Amino acid sequence: MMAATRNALLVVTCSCLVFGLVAEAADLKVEKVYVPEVCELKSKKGDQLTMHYTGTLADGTKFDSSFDRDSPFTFQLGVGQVIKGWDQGLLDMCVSEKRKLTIPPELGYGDRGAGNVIPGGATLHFDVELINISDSPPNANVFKEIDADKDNQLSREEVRTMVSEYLRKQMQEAEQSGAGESEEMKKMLADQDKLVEEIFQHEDKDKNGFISHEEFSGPKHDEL
Ligand SMILES: [Ca+2]
Ligand SMILES: [Ca+2]
Repeated sequence: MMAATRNALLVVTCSCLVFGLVAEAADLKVEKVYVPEVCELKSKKGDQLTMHYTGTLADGTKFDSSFDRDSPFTFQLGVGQVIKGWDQGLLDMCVSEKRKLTIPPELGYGDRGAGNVIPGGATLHFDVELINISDSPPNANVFKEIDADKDNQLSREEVRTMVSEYLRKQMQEAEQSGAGESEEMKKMLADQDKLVEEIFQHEDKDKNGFISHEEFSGPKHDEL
């Protein structure tokens, strides 16, 4: 269940945040629960962070936790791989530092929520601990990765391929971790066309059926 939840979160991240829905300014609350005495390296945009976390809703319901999977979560900071509340709330953080984040829906999953675990308009609470910081992975140019035929624009086919590969990989991971219950993933796989259409609605500004390099709001530069 938890792995499926995590996958749901990541897929929502993929469809909405990699493609950068613009969030209105809202109050993100960051409390430092523990800061180590020695801190030589602080997290910055583009770093690869490994975190342990537990996410809860306002009423205390836990919706996801890396502890339940016994494995921390690794992602790249500041590039839209995760919700904005994380991208903004995990900057300047020391290894082994612990924080409490209170994330308004605008910086979380917005009015739509995520899967059937996060209702629309939910404020999210995360207890996080930074386990490790490493350099960014070499390829952060998502545009180039999706643009298979290199014509500098993304067709529906190319975006559909990206979405389906991504979902399949997530499903495989869920199965390997023994989570089994992947109804949400199956639903998303079945709804791939809808995901693609949503991406185009947001990204294809001039509605010509292609997402140009200029229109693309995700990571598209080789440098960070
Ligand atoms: Ca193309
Ligand atoms: Ca276009």
